[in-house]
Amino acid sequence: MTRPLKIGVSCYASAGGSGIVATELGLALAERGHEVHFITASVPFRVHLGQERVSVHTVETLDYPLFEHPPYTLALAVKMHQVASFHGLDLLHVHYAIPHAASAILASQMGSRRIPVVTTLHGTDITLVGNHPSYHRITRWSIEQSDRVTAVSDFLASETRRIFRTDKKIHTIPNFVDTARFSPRSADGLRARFAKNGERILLHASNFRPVKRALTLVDILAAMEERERTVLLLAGDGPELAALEYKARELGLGRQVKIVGAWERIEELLPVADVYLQPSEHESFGLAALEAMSCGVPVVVTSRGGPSEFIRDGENGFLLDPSDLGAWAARCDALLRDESLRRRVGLAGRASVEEGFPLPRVIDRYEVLFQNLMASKVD
Ligand code: GMT
Repeated sequence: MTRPLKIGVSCYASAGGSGIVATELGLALAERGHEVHFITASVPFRVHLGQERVSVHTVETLDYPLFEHPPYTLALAVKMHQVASFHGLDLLHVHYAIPHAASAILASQMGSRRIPVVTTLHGTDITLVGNHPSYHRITRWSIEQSDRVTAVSDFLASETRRIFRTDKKIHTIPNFVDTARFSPRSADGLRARFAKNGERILLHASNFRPVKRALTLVDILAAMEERERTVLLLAGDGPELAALEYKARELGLGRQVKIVGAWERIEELLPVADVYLQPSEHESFGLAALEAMSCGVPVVVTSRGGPSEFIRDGENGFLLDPSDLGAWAARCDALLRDESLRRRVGLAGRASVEEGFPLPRVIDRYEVLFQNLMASKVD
């Protein structure tokens, strides 16, 4: 590290891939001696107040009767500006373009000193929300105005250039995992709780939004020959979970589908799985799958989007088109019947995470990006 920086970080503070990346990155940077100021709607869920060099500034909005929706984007910009000037921030790092990047650009222009902005794109901020006519133009503007832009995969970087017709330089910095925390471990006690009759366990963890296609997990289970000897564990919470539970009951699979809620320490749950499934419509990266691989669990993941940047099909995991449900069922049957295949793929998955995506290596890349920005301040 050349010199410690003062960094303002904005993200969605509740559970979600972009919030996890932002928080873990901020905490790791603070460990390395930087001063990190989270500027968020609430305390990010993995931040424990009192950590050295970490502070949280929550954004207050005024709920005035004229407002149909309190303008959070403006209140965030003002808070960013205040924190930047009161604490002498060197830069603002915002995760998930909407609305954080636009607020940061406004904050950056509000003061007498222009503060540099780094925007990290995570996925649906580009592929779904940013693409919407109501947000397209401002997302493009925010990206172009940012001093540095990163994306979590080459796929997302190229989608961003295509969707926003921009040739802005976008640095790919992938997701990462703390491989000591997410590690293969015996989970026999927990396993017995979920699979009382020795069933095999399929696991899926997400926010159950439509892009995750979680309802198809029930179709996959229904199409499996091994379904009677299989339990499907669902971790997390979100809008499609109730429909999924209903569908499972309708198909006579209510006994096998177990909803375990939002586990704060998901690294303790992941090792119970024989196979981890992520049949999303697309994933810009697929952090949950990377975490499962780090725990030595074989993964079957959507082939659409960024997962092919860390999964080599048949070697350290499996990639399938999310619409080919028969192929998902057959792949699950094959894996659940073959312990040596699960072991081989699980070990290869763990090795590839250790090699390519350990937390310190990826934090280094953000640190280099920040230091280069400080040295040049121009793109
Ligand atoms: O996957 C989600 O729905 C959450 C979303 C988020 O922004 O919180 O995740 C996105 O960012 C993650 C972290 O960079 C990526 O690993 C996920 O692939 C990405 N989700 C999608 O692209 C659907």
